[in-house]
Amino acid sequence: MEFLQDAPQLSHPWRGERLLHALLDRALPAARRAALESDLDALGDYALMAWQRAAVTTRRKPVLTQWDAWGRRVDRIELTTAWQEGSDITTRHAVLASGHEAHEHARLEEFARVYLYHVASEFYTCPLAMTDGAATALKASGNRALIERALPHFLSRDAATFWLSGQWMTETHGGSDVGHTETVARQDADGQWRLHGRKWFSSAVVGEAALALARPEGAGHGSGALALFYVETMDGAQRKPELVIDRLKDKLGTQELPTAEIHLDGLLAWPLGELANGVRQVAPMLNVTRTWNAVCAVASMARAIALARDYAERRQAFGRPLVEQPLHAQTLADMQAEFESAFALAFEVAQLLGRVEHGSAAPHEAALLRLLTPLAKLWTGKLAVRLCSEALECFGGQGYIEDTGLPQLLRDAQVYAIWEGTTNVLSLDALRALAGDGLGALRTVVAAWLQGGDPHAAFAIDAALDAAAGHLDAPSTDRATLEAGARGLALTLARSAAAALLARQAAWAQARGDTRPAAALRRFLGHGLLRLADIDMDDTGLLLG
Ligand code: MFK
Repeated sequence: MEFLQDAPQLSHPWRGERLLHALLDRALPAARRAALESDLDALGDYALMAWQRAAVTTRRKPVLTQWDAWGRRVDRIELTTAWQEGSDITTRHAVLASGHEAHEHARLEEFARVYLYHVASEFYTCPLAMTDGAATALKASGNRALIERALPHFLSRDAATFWLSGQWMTETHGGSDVGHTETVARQDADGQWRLHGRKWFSSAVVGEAALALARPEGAGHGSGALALFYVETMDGAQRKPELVIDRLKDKLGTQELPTAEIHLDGLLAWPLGELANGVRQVAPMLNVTRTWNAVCAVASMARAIALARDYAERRQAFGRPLVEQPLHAQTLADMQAEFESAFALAFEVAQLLGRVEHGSAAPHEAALLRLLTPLAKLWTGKLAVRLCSEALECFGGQGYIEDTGLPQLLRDAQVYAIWEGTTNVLSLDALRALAGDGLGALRTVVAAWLQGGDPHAAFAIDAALDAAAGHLDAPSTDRATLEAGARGLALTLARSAAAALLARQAAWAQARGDTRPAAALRRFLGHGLLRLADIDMDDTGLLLG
């Protein structure tokens, strides 16, 4: 009988999950923890079903039809099955609504759901992130009329009334540097604002609303002169004719997500607040979507590692299962250690966000959240690509074969380092946060996280933070040198914070007889915390010359 290799099997993404169980057991009061169980179990069921369905279904991409047979402009987008199910799953399990409940654990409970739903959602989580961010920015604006109009839809628990919101920032000229935004806001004679321009990456074009940056007519140049507007896209069941979908992007990954190029041709708009400082007004949205980015990145890592570990038990080579091959086992354990640390940092940001929003955070925790958000986003984005790539290699040639479902993991992971700001843009944002008291806040909490834990870990983490502080405060450092070293500094701080969080988790788990987080910590520390770069601007010039 010809040999046929068993395919990797996915175990139940919630019931078989260790890290999220431990985190929720540690962080949540018992009643809240129990109340969460049914939603998490159902989302795990959905994730398992989606993986099994994908194995027996031909992959589809969204299709844009711009004109009907009679010449009418229709801009109709046909969605994949998972996308058609998105509003129902989201509202039934309160994925967004839970994050805006009035208690300090709301964000943790939301992101636990996001973590389980993300991969199965086929990046429906992208517009969900935007919707969550829009709800947060609207609340921060204090604009009562818009809050009352949009929030009941954005946070609805009923698919019939649920709305998705986009975030329309990126333009052909204004990408990372949104100060080059060319979309213009003009006021009618009756005072109504309308937007005119082109948006280049719209990932929620099938939604009902969006927040858009635009330059009020006659305002000056640069980002300070931009304003933030709320728009609605639908007129009953029809898309408004002032919103034209030019085409869907042909992307490396996230191919089920219908990212569009659009034109705004006089679309009605309402300013959130003052007619300036739009970037400052959209910042609460950016920080929420960047948290989504980090949690979705660790969800992708979790999936890739789960499949690689299962396969290592099934696949025999040189007379033994892969998992019994020392080098293969070493590789998997290294991946697990990096993943556990990234998980700890991403979910700490989620918890902090909940506490800061609820008003129960300690005074230094707002500065801490401001720093850890870009750190978590940039580090997990890069790590997801590396771990998904390593996971594919664990399958040998099969990892390179499209209908195993594995290559998609790597292609999709590449988005995390780009979506919501590149690694370098986020590193510079971390510098912004460090100009405040971010580092002081980090040192305060790290000392608390390390209390009663492994003294070797504490020594290594303190040394890394000392080195980072020395790098930041070096008297000879000019601005260009500081920026050139910003990525190394950010990665060092991210790894140090993650190690301290893992140390806290390890101490908690060890007291309950579980020594696995302590092993992850030892291995993570073994990979080193320092990523500071030696900056030699002359060499940089020579190499680019
Ligand atoms: C999964 C689906 C994937 C589909 C494909 C996706 C491909 C990519 C599609 C996209 O385009 S996603 C959108 C990606 N774009 C971004 O995320 C924007 C990246 N650029 C930045 O983040 C820049 O740093 C930024 C636009 C913020 C720079 O703007 P400015 O105006 O030049 O910065 P400035 O003057 O430093 O900041 C203006 C104000 O905002 C300041 O406050 P004040 O006015 O009070 O001084 C800043 O402190 C504040 N600010 C900026 N970033 C902040 C912030 N405040 C809090 N948090 C932040 N993160």
